[in-house]
Amino acid sequence: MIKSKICEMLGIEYPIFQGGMAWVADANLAAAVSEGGGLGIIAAMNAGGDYLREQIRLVREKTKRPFGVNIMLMSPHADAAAAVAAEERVPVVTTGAGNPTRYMKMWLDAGIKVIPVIASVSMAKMVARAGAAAVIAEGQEAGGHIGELTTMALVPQVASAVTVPVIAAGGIGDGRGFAAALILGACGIQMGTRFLLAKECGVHQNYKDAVIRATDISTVVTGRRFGGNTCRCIKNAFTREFIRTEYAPDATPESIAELGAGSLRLAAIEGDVKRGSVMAGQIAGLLTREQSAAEIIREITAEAEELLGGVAAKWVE
Ligand code: TUI
Repeated sequence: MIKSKICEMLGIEYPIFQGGMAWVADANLAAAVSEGGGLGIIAAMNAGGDYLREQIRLVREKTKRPFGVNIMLMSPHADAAAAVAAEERVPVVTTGAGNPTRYMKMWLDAGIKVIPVIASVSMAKMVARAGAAAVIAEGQEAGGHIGELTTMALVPQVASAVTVPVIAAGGIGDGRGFAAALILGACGIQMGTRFLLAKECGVHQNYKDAVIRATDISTVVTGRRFGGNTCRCIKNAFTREFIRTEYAPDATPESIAELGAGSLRLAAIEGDVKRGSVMAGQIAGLLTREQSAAEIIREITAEAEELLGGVAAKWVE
C-alpha cells in the first residue's frame, strides 16, 4: 500500500487524484474515483454556479468519501463557481489555467483545502505563501491547457522549492509513471487521460476510442504561436485547421481567440472527434482498454509497489 502525507491530509486511501477535465469530470466519475480510494474531482469548467451546485449535491449522494472541485480560472464564470465551492464547503478545491490567489482567502475561511495546478516554480511558491495545502505540478505531457515545462523537469524543481506536498501530473498513465513521480519528489499523482477510459466516465464512446487508437505521436499542441492558451489534443481535422489558421501570416492573438470555442463539447458530448477538440495527454498511446476507476487505481498502485520494492518504505506506512 502506497500511503503518503497527502492521504493523511485529505483522508483518502491512495494518493491518486483524477484530473478535473471539462465536459468529462462530472459527479459520476468523481464519485467512482473517490469510492475507489482516490480523490475524485468535479470540473466546474465553463458552466455557471447552478451546474456546479447540482454536481456537488450529486457526488455527496453517491459517496461519503472526500472529493474535490476544479475551478478553471479562464472560465467567464470562475467567480460564481468559486463562490459556490466556498458556500458548499467542499473538502478540496483544485484550480487550473491561472493564478488562484484572489479566491484563496474565501476558500481557506470556508475550511477548504486548496490545491492549485501550477506549471512553474514561481507560481508554486506564490500559492504556497497564500496558504495552498499542496500543489499539483503539471508538465506539458498533459492533455488540455498546458505550460512550458515537462513533468520530469518541473516536479523535482517544485519539490525542492516548496515545503507543501507536491502531486505530479502530466504523462502519468501506469505504475511506472506513478513510481517515477514518487522518486522525483512527489507524494502523489493526478491522472486525466487514464481516467477518460474509466467505465464510469461518461465521455462519448468516440472520444474513448480515439484515445485507445492514439499512438505516442498522436497529440499536438495548438495555440503555441501566441501563447496564453496552449492546448494539447489528439491530431485531427480540428487541430490541422487551428494550426493552419494560427500560423497564417495575417493571424493575430485576437483573430484566433475564439477558434476553439465549443470544440471540446463537440468532441466530448457530440462525439465528433474529427471537427471537435479531443484533449488528451501524451500517454494516450499506452492506454488500450476501459476499466473501472477502482481497477485503475488498484492496478497502478500494485505496479508501482512492485517497482519500488524496498524504496517504497519511504512512502509506505
Ligand atoms: O487547466 C488545465 N487544463 C485544461 S483547462 C481546459 S478548459 C479549456 N477549454 C478550452 C480551451 C482552453 C481550456 C482544458 N484543459 N490544466 C491545469 C493547468 N494549469 N495546466 C497549466 C496550468 C497553469 C498555467 C499557468 C496554471 C497556472 C499558470 O499560471 C500562469 C499565470 O501566471 O497566471
